[in-house]
Amino acid sequence: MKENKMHQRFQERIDNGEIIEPKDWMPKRYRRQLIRMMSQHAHSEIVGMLPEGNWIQRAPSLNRKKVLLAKVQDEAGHGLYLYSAAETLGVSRREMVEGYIYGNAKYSSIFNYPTLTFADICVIGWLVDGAAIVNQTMLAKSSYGPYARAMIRICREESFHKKQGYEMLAKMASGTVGQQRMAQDAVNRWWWPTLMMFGPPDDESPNSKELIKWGVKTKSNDELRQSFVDRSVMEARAIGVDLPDPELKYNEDTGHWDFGEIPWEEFWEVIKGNGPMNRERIRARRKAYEEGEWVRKAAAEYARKKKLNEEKAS
Ligand code: BYC
Repeated sequence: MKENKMHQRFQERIDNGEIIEPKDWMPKRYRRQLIRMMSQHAHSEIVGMLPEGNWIQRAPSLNRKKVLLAKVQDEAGHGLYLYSAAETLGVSRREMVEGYIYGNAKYSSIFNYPTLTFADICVIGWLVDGAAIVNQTMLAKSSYGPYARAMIRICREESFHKKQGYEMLAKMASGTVGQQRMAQDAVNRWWWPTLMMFGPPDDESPNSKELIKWGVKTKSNDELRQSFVDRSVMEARAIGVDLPDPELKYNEDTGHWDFGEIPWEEFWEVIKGNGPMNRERIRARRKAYEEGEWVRKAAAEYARKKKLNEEKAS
């Protein structure tokens, strides 16, 4: 079949809601876009372990430590599902990992902010995981089978993460005056960066049009952001914290909450590598990757010998 016929057939499959599987024909650019997005997503899960991992030893009780430890382990698992799903597109894990450790591949802007108090851990659960759920519930309907399936499992775990963060913040927000201040301060610092997680406004998002045409994304950055704002307003009220935006106002005509201007200059600086923690995050990941080289070599050697022995025995 001629190349343009194949493109047409592919688009028909997408428009009919068919799921694309690894061995199916796909345009080169569809494959490249998925590799970019899925690998960025995987890196985000792994880098996302750093701000929270920082608090495991300082969590205020044994129970809080256990829960946080389990959450951080889940993020490692999410990174692994996503790397495996991206490998089905013919890219190696080494190539992906080295793409952000030594190259320019991106990971979520949100993980370039510091976690200053334990309230930040509560707010990451509530807002950051909450935003991730909104985005990932949409991606669970993505046209690429392995990505969509990974999202279904990840969303279930993220839902637990969000609930534990919200529950901890609710407790803190109804605690002593000092605890209430700590909770509010964390909300104030994380609110705007969380809204940036959804990506630039639609008219400045070069990838959205193509990703929507191919059914990788089914909603735009602004649509998802709005849906997150709408649900967060109610959740904030229920636990007595304020969202730091004087322009938040319910719009009777649209049925949504209008919100103020997001500081986009800050977002672009962060994704260029100039956020408060970018350098430290990359330094930490590079160190772990280089110090872990012997483990990867040992595992590969073990697998080689095991395969050899199995071949001899058969
Ligand atoms: N941060 O054309 P656009 C988690 C880049 S982890 C950094 O709109 P697209 C968790 C974008 O890549 C969850 N970069 O892009 C883990 C593009 O640059 P390139 C992480 C961003 O792809 C641990 C340029 O800006 N979730 O939940 O249509 C603990 C133009 O953007 C960001 C995902 O990764 C950003 N925020 O849409 C706790 C979701 N936004 O690549 C929690 C998967 C934009 O052309 N990804 N850029 O150089 C997506 O859904 C989409 O890729 C995005 C961006 C919505 C992020």
